[in-house]
Amino acid sequence: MLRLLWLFAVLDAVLLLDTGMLFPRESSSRELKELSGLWVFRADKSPNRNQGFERAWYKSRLGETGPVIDMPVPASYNDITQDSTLRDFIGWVWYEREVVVPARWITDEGTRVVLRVGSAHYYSVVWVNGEKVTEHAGGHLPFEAEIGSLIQKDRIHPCRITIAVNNTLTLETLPPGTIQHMNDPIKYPDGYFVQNTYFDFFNYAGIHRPVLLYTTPKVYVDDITVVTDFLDNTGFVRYQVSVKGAATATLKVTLMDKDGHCVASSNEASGVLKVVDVKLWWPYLMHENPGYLYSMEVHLMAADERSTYEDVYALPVGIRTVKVTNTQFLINNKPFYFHGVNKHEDSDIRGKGLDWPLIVKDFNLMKWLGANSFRTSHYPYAEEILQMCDRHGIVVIDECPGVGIKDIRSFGNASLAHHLDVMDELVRRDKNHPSVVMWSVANEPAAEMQPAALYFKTLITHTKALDPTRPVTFITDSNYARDKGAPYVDVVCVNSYFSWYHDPGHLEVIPIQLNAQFENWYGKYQKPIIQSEYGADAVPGLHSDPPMMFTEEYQNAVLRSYHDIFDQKRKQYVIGELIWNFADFMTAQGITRVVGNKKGIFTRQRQPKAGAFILKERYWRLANETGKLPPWTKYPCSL
Ligand code: GCB
Repeated sequence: MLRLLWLFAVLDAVLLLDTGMLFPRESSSRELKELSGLWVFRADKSPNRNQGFERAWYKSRLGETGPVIDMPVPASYNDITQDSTLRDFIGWVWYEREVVVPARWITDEGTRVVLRVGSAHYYSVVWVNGEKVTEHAGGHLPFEAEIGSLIQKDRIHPCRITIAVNNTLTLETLPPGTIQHMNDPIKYPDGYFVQNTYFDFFNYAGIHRPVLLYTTPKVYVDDITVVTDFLDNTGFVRYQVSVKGAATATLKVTLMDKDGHCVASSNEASGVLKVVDVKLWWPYLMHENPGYLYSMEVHLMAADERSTYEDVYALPVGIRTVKVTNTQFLINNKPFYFHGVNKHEDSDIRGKGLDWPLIVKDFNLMKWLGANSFRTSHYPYAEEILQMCDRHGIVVIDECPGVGIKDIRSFGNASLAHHLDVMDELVRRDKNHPSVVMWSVANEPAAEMQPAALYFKTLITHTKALDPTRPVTFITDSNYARDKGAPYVDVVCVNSYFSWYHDPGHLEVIPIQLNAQFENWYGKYQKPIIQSEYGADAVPGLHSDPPMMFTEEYQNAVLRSYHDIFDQKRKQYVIGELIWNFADFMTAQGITRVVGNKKGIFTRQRQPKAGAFILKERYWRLANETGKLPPWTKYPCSL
């Protein structure tokens, strides 16, 4: 009974968000039209970058306003051409695509047509047939607009979608950045400016995730929230369905197992579904059947004086619990040790654009490595990736784009308000993923600054109120003065680069410094600790023995030395280790980066460096000790 009361209480909190952002799925009542492929593109290279707005480029075909080029969507635009001014462009770029919309979508008055952008960096304005339909601040998260009435106005021509995207970062955006104008005529050309950022990845821009049109009936399932629990063999799925378009509707909610058998059902908009002989959602390498998903099928029926409406939406549901004690991270009440990676959405040519071959390759590599988890450093990843995590049992620390908050002016009210909005959008989007076990609100902010204490207290408290079912963390570096968020988090996540940024070349300092790091943080906060980053750059093929910085041997030595201390502390309160980084990735140009950050254990093209084999051996050994290997993984035969 207490358990059910708890489920009710937390669900109400999750529902603080009032409009849904369900992932668009086809069903018997919903159709989808993907607009991936070639779009028309033009960068606004006018001195003030504002010509597109001044001359209303959205009013006619983009090709009529000036020279245009082909641009793939989804993809970053930066690496698509040979033009360095486009690679390094700052300002507005314009995308356009004409779409033939099925006649029925236009004539059927009971149909809603929605335009959805999976993500665009960073500020977007959208027009349909020359009329503005929405704008959105921030990359990495989806936004939508209902466009049915606009496409009804012009039934003859194809529907013209124009999206203007601006990658300029300010002190109040996430991540923050500044524009610096260089006014010295002896050094810089007239009107010269640069974008300064305080994060270590290339500031890719453009439309990064699929754009699509989808339909729903006029009365539709707007959102679903599930919170799960279990007791002995019984699973509980507390759910809430929110309906839009009508005051009343009849609902039928059915939970199906993997074989398509109904295991529980209800006719209420909210309630608890009881699942006997529940199959829990388990992480990869913790159970022989990881990533078990039920399907919650919501069937809505409604009627008004004109018509009847029927909507069907199927949500994958994994039943599992997450809890944190002061020394452990528990999934389904069993200790879970994160042996995983930090990633980036990053690859040759497409930059941060969603790319299925890359996604599947990365999952294969993570499984090969024996990784059971990753952190979405340093921003929310595509929903398609989280769906893969749900299905494969890869555990996720879901991070918002609060990276590079280094300037005191970025702790003001406007920044905080935006940061809270982004957390709202992130939780709304990802709340139902069983793979997501923790929220990360920021990476290495300059939290020693005085306003940071209140900023992070507000941010973390807000996030916990949004979702009391998941722990919250923020990622700190090894500077203890930056602990302002630590009193409020559930898990302390620390990044450190001993023998790299500190005492470069001195591998011998790692044991003493890493040991002190753990003892200090645990001593002060008595919270479990994840080593959320550690590593060293290795230029593939560069060798030296004894090891020297930037060689594969040095990267190996750093990993081994860290691992020795992890092995001592994981018996106590260290609950995870995430290598920085899974793969090499592109950064801004600078004197510490040789065509990008080389801390990957895989190259950017996903080939292993020597460090990958060290990690593979370790992760499989950890999995053997702490988990349960699926029968098909015959470790250690592949080593
Ligand atoms: C860090 C940052 C990460 C960098 C990494 C590095 O602490 O969180 O974004 O890429 O260090 O390699 O410098």
